[in-house]
Amino acid sequence: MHLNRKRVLTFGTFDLFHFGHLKLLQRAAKLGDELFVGISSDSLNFAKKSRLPIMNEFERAHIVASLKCVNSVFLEESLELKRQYLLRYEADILVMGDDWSGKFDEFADICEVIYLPRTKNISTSELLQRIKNDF
Ligand code: C2G
Repeated sequence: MHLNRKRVLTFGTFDLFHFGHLKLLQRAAKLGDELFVGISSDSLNFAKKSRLPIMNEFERAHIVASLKCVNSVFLEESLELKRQYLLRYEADILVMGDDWSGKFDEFADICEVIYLPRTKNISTSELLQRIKNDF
């Protein structure tokens, strides 16, 4: 706890930032007093998916940092460092979309872990599909 302010942390790629990302961040912010967001680095994405995000980490981090509901962003360099990030940024609550349901329960010893329902019918891949269909 920081001067009685509840800090929420969440992690994500936020590539081709869209409405589903915005709703997740706004709902996460409402669960506490300040929201910190770990933006997955380009190299982490490459390691995970064998391709780079469409927008680079600098662009993705700057967009998320400029949102009214976000207090601070940092780069998530490795999935294995989650516990260190939660401790370093003194998270009271970890929030993730429910596509990650159960995956982060191991951190319940250091913070509250909450999964929020994903916004339906929108994702980065769905957006790419919409663009492909229209052009
Ligand atoms: N999200 C959502 N609704 C959507 C799409 C995404 O609520 N329609 C949420 C996801 O559940 C996630 C956040 O928005 O909590 C960011 O989504 P992604 O950029 O797809 O993040 P991801 O690649 O899952 O990165 O350490 C974990 C990773 O960094 C998570």
